[in-house]
Amino acid sequence: MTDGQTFSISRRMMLTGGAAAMLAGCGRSGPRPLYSNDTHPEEYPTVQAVKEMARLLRERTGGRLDIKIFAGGQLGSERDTLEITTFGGLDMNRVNLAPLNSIEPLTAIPSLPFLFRSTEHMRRSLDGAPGERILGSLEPHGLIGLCYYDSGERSFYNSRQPILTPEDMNGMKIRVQNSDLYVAMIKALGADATPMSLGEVYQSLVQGVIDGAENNWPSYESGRHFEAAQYYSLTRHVMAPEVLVMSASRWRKLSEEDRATVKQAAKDSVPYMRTLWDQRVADARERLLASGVEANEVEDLSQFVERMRPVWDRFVVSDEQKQLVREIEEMASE
Ligand code: GTR
Repeated sequence: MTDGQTFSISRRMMLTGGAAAMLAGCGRSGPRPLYSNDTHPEEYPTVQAVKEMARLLRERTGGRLDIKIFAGGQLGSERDTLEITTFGGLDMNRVNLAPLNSIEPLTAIPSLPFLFRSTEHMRRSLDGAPGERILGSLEPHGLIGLCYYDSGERSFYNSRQPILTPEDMNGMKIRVQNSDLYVAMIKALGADATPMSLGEVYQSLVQGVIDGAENNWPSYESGRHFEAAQYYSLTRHVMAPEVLVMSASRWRKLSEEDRATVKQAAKDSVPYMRTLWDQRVADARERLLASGVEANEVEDLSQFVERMRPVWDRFVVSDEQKQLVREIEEMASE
């Protein structure tokens, strides 16, 4: 049993209790809005995208359907709030695919290192049949996949030195998301993987508990990780997207018509998110470089690709997963 699955009843009750207490404080007259969680702060593109979805819902239902967002990780980590969402304690959640890896094996596919060749390839695959299939695979786990949002390219950052080859990472302690796939990727590079939630990373970097982590420019900036880890090395090893999910139990309480409206509003918030995202990446990068971050390109990525290849063999095991990989690879040059 993986870490993600060993979730004790008492912990569930504690979390549900905590979240319920917070959520109870939001009482208002009229129908209750859908409660949605996000680990990022208010102004982050994922939060703004769900706000846009809420606006579309209000507009299209005369205010009957709405969303209240709990931003900034106030309800807990992605993994914990995801558990709450699966058993209906939260209506919606915007998370990365990583915490879903231990719940549904198909979600590991877009998280494979160096799978997507470009942003266009990633968007095409997720907007198309492969993406739809992964969203659909969440339902038996109590979740309805509504849409994907961009998360850009993840690269390594650390407090010691620029990374040019995997050898430069030897013995480094690197924080990863709570996913066995990410742990395996770091080990394959010869570094030590430390899984922890995003909210713990800044302190851990400052205190030297970890030497570095990996993320996109906007998260590197918004978590202030750059203050403690100034070397950002552009390995661009993963392009796993964000995903917006709804609890299946809440979904089942909606009428057919409302389900279609919710799904459509989520889909319609995607282009809005992508525009915000592209701008945010460019702005974050510019601000970080101006503030003294030392970024470097990695001229030869082949060693990283080679070292991480066994991770594919370990996490792509079922025929369904293999088929998904083939389909996504075929979409590389459309
Ligand atoms: C961010 C992502 C978050 C979370 C975070 C992390 O890029 O938007 O959902 O997954 O990375 O590293 O924990």
